[in-house]
Amino acid sequence: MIEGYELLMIRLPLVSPFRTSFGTETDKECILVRALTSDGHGWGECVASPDPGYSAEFNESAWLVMRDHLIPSLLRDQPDAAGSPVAMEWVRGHPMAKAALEMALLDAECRAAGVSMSRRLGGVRREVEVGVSIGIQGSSAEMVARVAEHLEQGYRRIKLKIEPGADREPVAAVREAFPDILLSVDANGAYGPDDSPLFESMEEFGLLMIEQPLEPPDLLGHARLQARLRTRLCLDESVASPEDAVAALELEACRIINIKQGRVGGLLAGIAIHDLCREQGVPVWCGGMLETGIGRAGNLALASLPGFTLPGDISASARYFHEDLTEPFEVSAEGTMPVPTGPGLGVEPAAERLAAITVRQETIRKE
Ligand code: NPQ
Ligand code: MG
Repeated sequence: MIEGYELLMIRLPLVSPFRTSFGTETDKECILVRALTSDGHGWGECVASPDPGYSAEFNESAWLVMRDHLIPSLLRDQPDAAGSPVAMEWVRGHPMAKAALEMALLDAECRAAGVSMSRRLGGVRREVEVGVSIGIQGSSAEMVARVAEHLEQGYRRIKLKIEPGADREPVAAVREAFPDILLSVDANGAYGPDDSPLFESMEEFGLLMIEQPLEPPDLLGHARLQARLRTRLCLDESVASPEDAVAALELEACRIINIKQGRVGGLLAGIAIHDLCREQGVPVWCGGMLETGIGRAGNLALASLPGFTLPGDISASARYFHEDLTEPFEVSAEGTMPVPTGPGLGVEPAAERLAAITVRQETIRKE
């Protein structure tokens, strides 16, 4: 039985500011959820951030929709983890809030059964290949230096954040310095329909993919751009559900999909997109949202499924935090990370550490 949920707003300082086309983050501030069940507890991490720059959700909206709508529905309907998406379906949107609550139920069930999340989801790998996402820098020289540092640490794929005014030049500099690496770019939707010449001019860099060049709702624009390019487009923000993935593939709006469990409404929806892409021979990879060790463990479990054939945005704890919430995750010299094998997510936040970074807490209990 689901007895309640605990909501915790936490704040962790980032080792360095992370700049994207939608803003600069200096801290990781997000909601952790703990499902309290008669068989024990389970953790979930909500990937929303303080402001609605990446997508429409943000921490305060997620907190309210969980507290006032989603959690009361789960307490009333008492679904198991697999049935939780249906119990939350009446709430339109809010995929990140739904995903966090589902993750906590999955974790609780897996812990109680002594099964790892990877096994529960259908994972087949004991370790996964990882890449890193590098924020917009002040100059091309700094971008090249950041790339060099991360290649030395073993990362197998480098992704550069771009925006109008910081695109061709830093990418050219990195490609010149490292002619053979797997290199991609991510615009977080910062470009428009007039920018296809820019992307055509970047064909010479042999990019692994161009991620989310246009605004999230513009599937048609992505299809038109993809038709003009040899370089594969990858959609991130545009795919907020398995249905969106069906539409994107049918329209040929992309040839690769970035799967983030939070953006698509949960790990189970992530599996549905994985399965769909696998049937159609479309590669997928696991995206990242600067998660703490809790969310990172969920990402590793998802990335252990067979269709995740490209390195994910799953980086070492030290890439983002001086001290993570859990035991730190590390990347091997070969650019891989082990998939947790313990029950559930296989990680547990240290109690004192959690208390030190919690800025607000609320518990919602069954009456
Ligand atoms: C992406 N992630 O693929 C995202 C964007 C992103 C690793 O590039 C706080 C919360 C900061 C969410 C920065 C990566 C964030 C964030 C970037 C998401 O588009
Ligand atoms: Mg992205």
